Amino acid sequence: MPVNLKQQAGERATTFVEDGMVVGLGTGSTVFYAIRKLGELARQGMQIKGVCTSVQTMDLAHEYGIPVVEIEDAKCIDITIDGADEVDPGGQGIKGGGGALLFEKIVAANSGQNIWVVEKRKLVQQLGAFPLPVEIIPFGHSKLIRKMEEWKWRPVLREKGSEIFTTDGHHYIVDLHLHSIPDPQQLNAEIRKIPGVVEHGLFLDTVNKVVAAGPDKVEIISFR
Ligand code: A5P
Repeated sequence: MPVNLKQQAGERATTFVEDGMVVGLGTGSTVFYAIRKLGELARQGMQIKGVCTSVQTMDLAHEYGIPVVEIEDAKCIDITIDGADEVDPGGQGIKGGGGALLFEKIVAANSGQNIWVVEKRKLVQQLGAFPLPVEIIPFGHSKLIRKMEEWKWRPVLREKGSEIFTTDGHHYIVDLHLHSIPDPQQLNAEIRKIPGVVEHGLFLDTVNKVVAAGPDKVEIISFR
């Protein structure tokens, strides 16, 4: 049977979760395995509570029996496990391929520790081959997209079927096909200045540990 790298990364990350912790639950196909495993641990008696980053994750938490607490009611979030789309050697990352970047960033910013679970192929020398998601408000979106086209950011409004994709926060997502991001900090500053932008998928100085699963081993890479 082929090795399931997402499963290996996701399940390994749960070894950092301790009894009594409030756990931020990310979104996506890799963190799915962490959520499923945490459900198993909860059923075995581990006292944990989950703070969810999306409706999809909330449904999974309920399905696997993880008690959920609203972010507003959580005194703290001890640790968050989430996926990522790209991670560079300094631990800077792109997230949001699944469209949950806004809630993911808020949960990450309020977490004592952030752990990302990825397949090793997502470790890159430079960010940007993966399209950078930018969450925007619907009002004036076509004007904003036209500006991004003028700046040669190659924006593509995300769709789902024949409809515009809408996030859990009722916003749109524009994916920027930049191909490379030589200076993520500068791009972060530039995107932040644009009226109508809610958030973007550059997660800078965020992650503490990356659990990267390759065909030969699972590696834990520590940052900050
Ligand atoms: C969700 O919006 C994203 O940030 C995901 O965490 C990211 O896209 C990784 O997802 P997968 O684990 O499904 O590749």
